[in-house]
Amino acid sequence: MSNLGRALSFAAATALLAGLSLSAQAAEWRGWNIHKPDYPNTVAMDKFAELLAEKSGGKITLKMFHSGTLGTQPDAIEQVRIGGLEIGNFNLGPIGPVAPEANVVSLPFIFSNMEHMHRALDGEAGDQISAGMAKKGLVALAWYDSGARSFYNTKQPITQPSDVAGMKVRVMNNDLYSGMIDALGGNPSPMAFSEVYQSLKTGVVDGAENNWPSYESTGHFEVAGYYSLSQHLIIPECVCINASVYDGLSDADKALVKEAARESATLQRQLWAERAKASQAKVMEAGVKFNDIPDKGAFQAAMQPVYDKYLGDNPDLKPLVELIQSMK
Ligand code: BDP
Repeated sequence: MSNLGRALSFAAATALLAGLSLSAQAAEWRGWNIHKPDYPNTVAMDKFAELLAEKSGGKITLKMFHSGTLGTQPDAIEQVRIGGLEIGNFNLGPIGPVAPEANVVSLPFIFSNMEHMHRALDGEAGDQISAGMAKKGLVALAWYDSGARSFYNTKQPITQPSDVAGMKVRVMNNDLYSGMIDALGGNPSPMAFSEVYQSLKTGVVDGAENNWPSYESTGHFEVAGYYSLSQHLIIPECVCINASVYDGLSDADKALVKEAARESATLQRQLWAERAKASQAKVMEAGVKFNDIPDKGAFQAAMQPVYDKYLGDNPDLKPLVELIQSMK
């Protein structure tokens, strides 16, 4: 090799090394979120990005993509699992089909209220759920609130299971939810979140189910004006990171990433509580016909087949179900 050649290959090797060590040090992550700009989760995920940059001295940056612009939730979950994306704010509903432990939170009426859900997640049950998700490539850094989901529809108030009979009801992609609607005698229609408004409007489905903030932020209340307080699902959400990306971090970086996620969760829970009230007030003012269902016993009793199917498919998860039920 000539001197010039040697000098050039030395320069190239140095540049390559510099590039490598830079990429080993600086991480640029991409994050998925389904909600609109002013939604509590959106504000909190932006806060997470800000805290990551701040706490890592700019070494870790996160670019958030909101409003589901990077695709549907099931697709985004897959992307974070395989490393096409690093971060996502996911509802545990669509994670259930991937991680059976996480599916326990999608058993209707498993939680009696938000406090019960928080207690379970903050203890041994939460550890088992996180471990099940990590096995499938998703590390849960923190939990966000998502309230309780209730039925709404274009036809009539729902006060008893037979009111759902014959109704076409949109659900998130998860067989447990389809089973839940089947058990009430309705016709389940799994569908992406972004398609629900149009489907309600054109009569492709008669109803759907969600918490107050999503019922309001999507405008579903404009096209499905009966909201019945069934509160059949209380599903937490995660700030999730790709497991190999997380495992590749130093202990100090792991700690700061978790801390940033948890701080964002504190903010999200505050904003959530405020938004739940504000959204309810807004839709009521818009003329939504609301009814409470003070005695949910008939709905709960109808869910036995959903529990039987879940435990039949996952007999090893019976202790987890019982642990959560014992914490009521
Ligand atoms: C909202 C969740 C969101 C779900 C959506 C749905 O925050 O993650 O995609 O419900 O029903 O409450 O699809």
